[in-house]
Amino acid sequence: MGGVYTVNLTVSDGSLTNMASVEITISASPSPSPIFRDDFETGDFSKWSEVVDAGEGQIVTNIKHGGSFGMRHGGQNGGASVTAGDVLLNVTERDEYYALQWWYFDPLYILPPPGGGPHYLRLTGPSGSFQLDFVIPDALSAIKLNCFPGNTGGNTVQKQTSYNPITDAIGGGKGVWQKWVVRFRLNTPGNADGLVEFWVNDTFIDSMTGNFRGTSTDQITRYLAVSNIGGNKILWPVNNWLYRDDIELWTTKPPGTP
Ligand SMILES: [Ca+2]
Repeated sequence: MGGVYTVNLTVSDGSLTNMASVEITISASPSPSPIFRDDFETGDFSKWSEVVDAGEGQIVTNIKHGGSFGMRHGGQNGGASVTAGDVLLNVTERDEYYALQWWYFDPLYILPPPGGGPHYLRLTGPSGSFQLDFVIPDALSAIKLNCFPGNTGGNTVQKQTSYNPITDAIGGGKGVWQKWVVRFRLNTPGNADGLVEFWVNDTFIDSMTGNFRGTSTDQITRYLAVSNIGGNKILWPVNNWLYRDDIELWTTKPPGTP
């Protein structure tokens, strides 16, 4: 704890004793804090730069991790041209971010059709440069890390993790809140030392390395909370809800993450 303290010093050589007092000032370390946080307690999306798709993306009161409000995504039904409610945050250009959020699959949630896996988040550069996605594959229902560099960058990098958000013992399941943290660090240009790390409920799940850049000057400029559930497949049920709350963006590892 910070403050001003007096320290008494005694030096003894067996015959003489010298005493002195010194005053020292100790500065408290500032508590780490996210650069962005939305618990949706404003009751709207006003903290975000843009609501990309209004659609079925709504503020809700029936399911929330904390407070009175949370966010809901709907499914994308191609037949009805329903959008799922994506929100976008423009962020300070950096090579690295940690994204934290609480995430909830509706008890009636069903696995998506081929090509229709929901996305957890996207961290991207300028349009067409690169994109990091978390995808829940169709039949496997385990999280896959995907990074799609742009046309001039490296190859698509993918890693199939073992974490199944519906059944995993670490904290998966429908109708329960799951805390997900992802670290995304761009590689140094020309090298495959980019890094993705993924934690669930403060347990490390997996990591992925690679060349994630589209161009050597790319930086992370946008953070999107997206879903893509259903992938605009015909007759996909719109009311296949996903919920989020307590979204945070950090430049350092969030406290509690090992
Ligand atoms: Ca809330």
